[in-house]
Amino acid sequence: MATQSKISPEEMEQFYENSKLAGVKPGWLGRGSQPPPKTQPFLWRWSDVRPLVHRSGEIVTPDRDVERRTMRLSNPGLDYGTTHTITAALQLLLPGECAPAHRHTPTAIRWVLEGEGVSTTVEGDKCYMERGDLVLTPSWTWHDHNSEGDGPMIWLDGLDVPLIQSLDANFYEAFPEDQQPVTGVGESEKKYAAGALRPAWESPNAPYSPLWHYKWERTYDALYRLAQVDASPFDDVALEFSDPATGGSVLRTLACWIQMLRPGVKGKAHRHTTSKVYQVFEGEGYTIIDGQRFNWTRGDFFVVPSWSWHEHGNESEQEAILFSIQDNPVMKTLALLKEEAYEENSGHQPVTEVFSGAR
Ligand code: GTQ
Ligand code: FE2
Repeated sequence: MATQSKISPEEMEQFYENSKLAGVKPGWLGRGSQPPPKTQPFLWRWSDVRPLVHRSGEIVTPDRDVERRTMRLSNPGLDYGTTHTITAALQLLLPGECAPAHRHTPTAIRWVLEGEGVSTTVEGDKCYMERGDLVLTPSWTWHDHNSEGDGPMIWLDGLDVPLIQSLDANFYEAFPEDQQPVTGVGESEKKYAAGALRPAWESPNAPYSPLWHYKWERTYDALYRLAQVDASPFDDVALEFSDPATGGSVLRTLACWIQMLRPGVKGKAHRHTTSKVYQVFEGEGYTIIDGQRFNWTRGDFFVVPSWSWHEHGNESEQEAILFSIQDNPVMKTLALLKEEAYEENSGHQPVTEVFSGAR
């Protein structure tokens, strides 16, 4: 450190002491020691997590104390969250149960994994959920989950809680009753799911998609059609769920993707300032993250941290389908979205390690 020789060591000491007392810190101390990103690449096996989620049904009920019966995917590098901006959790609802109505500033998405009979009511619109459906509950919209089925249902929740928390903007309100009044059934889907064709007299201007229920049937059809004509060298057949009113991401803070890795596909590596949480909806394959190979199979979850090199592949003979939640709308809005392709070795990283699990 270059210091002024006019100052004696004692005066220096005094200066730092006085600074401390005044509540100021010299900016030249601790330079160059920028903390590294805390989000770690990680994988959760469905075979480990699923029994615990089912067991949670014998431990708590989603009354007003518990509110939601969830098991969060906890990143080992973080105190809270699955990435530094996203928290993902598995939610279980049993036959006849109601997860009571509330609203909050954090935005949420639901990605349905297994079971039947649950509907989520979003601002009065009752959306019946089936495997592969995506349901949005945007910031400050009333939502409650209700089971009319004969068996349990499990879905993946994705929320922007860590981001909202860091902005000191996390607000919550409970609805006075467990269920909000139902004003329609599947209305958002009927009105807006055609996407390219929308009600002529309306120009939706809500700060989120007017469509909040994306049915699996339509999603898979779109994947199947895209696969016939084009694909990305990094992500193979990848679609972003979009807001039909703007063509942009479904929510202000979160984007959702569905992608198909066709048999034999070996995607190239790249990195970007977006962090992602993946769910393996179908099939098996691998993702190499910063040289570490993660082998995944149906139902598993994994995290790709911001600015980590990653590439996906499918060495099997069946198609693999990945769902993901990403924070790129935030990065885009703040002009922080950066992307880089891995140029060496034809775009493929050397594998230095194989991920062996949480244990
Ligand atoms: O279903 O409303 O995983 O409010 C965390 C907070 C789910 C929900 C979560 C929530 C919900
Ligand atoms: Fe909620």
